[in-house]
Amino acid sequence: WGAMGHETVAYIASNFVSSSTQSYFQSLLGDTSGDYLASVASWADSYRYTTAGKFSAPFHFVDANDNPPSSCGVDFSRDCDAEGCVISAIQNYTRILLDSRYSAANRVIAAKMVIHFVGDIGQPLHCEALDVGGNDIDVTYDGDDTNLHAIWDSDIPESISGGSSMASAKTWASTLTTAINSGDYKSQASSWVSGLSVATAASQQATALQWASEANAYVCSTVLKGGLSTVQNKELSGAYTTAADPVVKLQIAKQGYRLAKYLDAIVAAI
Ligand code: DCM
Ligand code: DCM
Ligand code: DCM
Ligand code: ZN
Ligand code: ZN
Repeated sequence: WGAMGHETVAYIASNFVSSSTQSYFQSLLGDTSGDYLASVASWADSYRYTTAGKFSAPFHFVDANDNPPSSCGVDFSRDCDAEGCVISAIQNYTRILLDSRYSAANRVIAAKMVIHFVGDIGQPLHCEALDVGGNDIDVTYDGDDTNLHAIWDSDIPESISGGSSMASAKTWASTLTTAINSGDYKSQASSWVSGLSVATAASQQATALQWASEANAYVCSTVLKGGLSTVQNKELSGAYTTAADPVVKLQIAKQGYRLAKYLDAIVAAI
């Protein structure tokens, strides 16, 4: 996701974390405002373009080597190689937050990474290898030349929220929070966090793999539903965006709610 999507995930999480989780992360991040998660949610995207942070670029995605739209699936041993992926990154930075031997500086970085990657893992094209996660699929959006990955990261989310600002993120998060508490998502929210566990390295990996597999399934059902030829060099701001809209809303809402419960599980285990 672009910055606005990450901020929305973070604001939703702030609306659902326990008071002890809020206190823990406000103290760790040195920010007692209501923006304490949203303000750091995009840090990992600037860090990865620095020389020092280049190693973390593969942590934003997992290149599922499946065959959409006929066959989708994430296989950890096939798709997550030695340089790491979003699944192993969530696991590794969770381990750091849970290990009291790490310095506060280390856990600040780990917190910012977890907050960001729990967002990215819900973007279907961050869980797909085809054409570099859609980056090499040229499309137009409102007449502008762009690519399929970028419209899922930013254009479609911004068409829903109404903008790219932090204020747009906060308003959209409030709408999705209401949907979780009393609207469209009320009956399913508990299923989003069933099986969520930080207890062991294996359960951390299984939790992240479940999230990645779910996002990846939307590559077959929605993102590339009609095959490559139906999106390549096409204008996607119309009917395509209408079809993508419920998936983008669901994936942002879900990852925000999951981030809250995941941070709660970490704080409960520290
Ligand atoms: N991005 C950035 N710095 C750059 C190039 C791109 O911060 N030099 C941003 C643009 C997108 C975001 O990265 O908003 C996409 O990253 P991800 O989907 O991993 O969050
Ligand atoms: N450290 C580490 N690996 C850990 C925990 C902590 O590398 N699993 C950091 C914190 C210490 C240093 O490395 O400053 C050495 O820790 P230790 O030898 O206790 O693992
Ligand atoms: N990306 C991806 N899968 C890849 C490579 C990149 O999902 N195999 C994502 C990360 C950014 C966007 O695509 O969100 C652009 O990446 P870059 O800035 O590395 O071109
Ligand atoms: Zn992206
Ligand atoms: Zn990212």
